[in-house]
Amino acid sequence: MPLSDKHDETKTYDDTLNAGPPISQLAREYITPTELFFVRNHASIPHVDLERYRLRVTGLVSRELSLSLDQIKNDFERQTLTATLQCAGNRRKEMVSHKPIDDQLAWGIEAIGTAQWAGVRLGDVLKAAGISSDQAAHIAFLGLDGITHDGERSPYGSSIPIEKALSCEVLLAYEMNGEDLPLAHGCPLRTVVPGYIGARSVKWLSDIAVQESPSDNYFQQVGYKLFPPSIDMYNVNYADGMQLTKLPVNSVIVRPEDRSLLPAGKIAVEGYAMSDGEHEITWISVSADGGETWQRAEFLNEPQLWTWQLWRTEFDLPQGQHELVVRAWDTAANSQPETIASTWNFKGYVNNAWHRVRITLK
Ligand SMILES: Nc1nc2c(c(=O)[nH]1)N[C@H]1C(S)=C(S)[C@@H](COP(=O)(O)O)O[C@H]1N2
Ligand SMILES: [Mo]
Repeated sequence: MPLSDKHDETKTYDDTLNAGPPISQLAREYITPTELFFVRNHASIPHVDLERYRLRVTGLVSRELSLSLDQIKNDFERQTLTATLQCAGNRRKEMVSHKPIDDQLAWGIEAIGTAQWAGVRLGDVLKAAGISSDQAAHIAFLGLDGITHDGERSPYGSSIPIEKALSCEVLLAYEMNGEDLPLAHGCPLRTVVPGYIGARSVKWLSDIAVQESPSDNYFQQVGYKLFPPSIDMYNVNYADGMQLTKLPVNSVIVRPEDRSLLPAGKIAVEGYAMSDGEHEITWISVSADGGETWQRAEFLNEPQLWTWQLWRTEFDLPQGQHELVVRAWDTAANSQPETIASTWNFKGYVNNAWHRVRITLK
């Protein structure tokens, strides 16, 4: 039976796209091919009429702007930047196996990717609008997709502090890996906020507002807030939560995969690490005995502020079960907590506990 015969107009279909690459294809290259770049959407992809598309800049500005795509491309200097995006929910699955988490995607280690972005500096657009008040402290973004909460539909939104917004690395990107931004990644324009949780890199960007306070959007005020492990959905007061910004130091074993069965002998271990966009990864330690003894991994790319650090090392291991563990440090000596228990939170955000992989060698 063709799919269309099953279509029932009385039902609403959830066509929200969320996907990541198979682990076997993850982090094989420094630049992630676009088709292997994870997609995280909270609603269906909006239809954007490129002819009529305008980016509005409003709020505490001297001149409100309404820019067509051509104006954005022609009136501002083109910038390119290689940057990693990582979802705050990356590695949630490990948290879920520690203690259940309701209503959230159980991402493994695949909600991360690195692309070459091209666009204009958010700072240049803000300069063209002119910041009109010293009270200006946050830059808020809205997307063209509509999300329904409690029966009300509102656009996806978020905000970042003005200091970050004015920094050279924050882009309004119209290209990804040398091509027009694909539909799923925010065509025609998105913010790219390197070092911050992916949720702040707003896709299908329609509005920028300069304001005194953070965005009042659901995804700034309820979603993407961090709470200690003692808080759950029954005792939470969302106003108390910490709005997530920078990513904590993280490192992950990508190969071999968890629960692999492999021949004993030389085992290559490889993966990625990532910091907060202000510090490079400086040291990665890997253990093959559950964290008793450690060896330093070698870096596969030059350390960069805004991208992941790919790494590899090798062990010579006998038959039996082995637990591989990785942990990383950055140039500010930030590192990772040892256990999931200390980092678990009821939304399952920013899991950066030591990453463990169990393998059996025969
Ligand atoms: N407009 C809009 N922007 C959005 C989202 C969304 O649902 N709508 N998801 C956010 C989240 S949670 C993440 S992790 C990144 C994912 O970007 P990607 O799909 O290009 O990988 O987009 C962010 N920007
Ligand atoms: Mo995300």
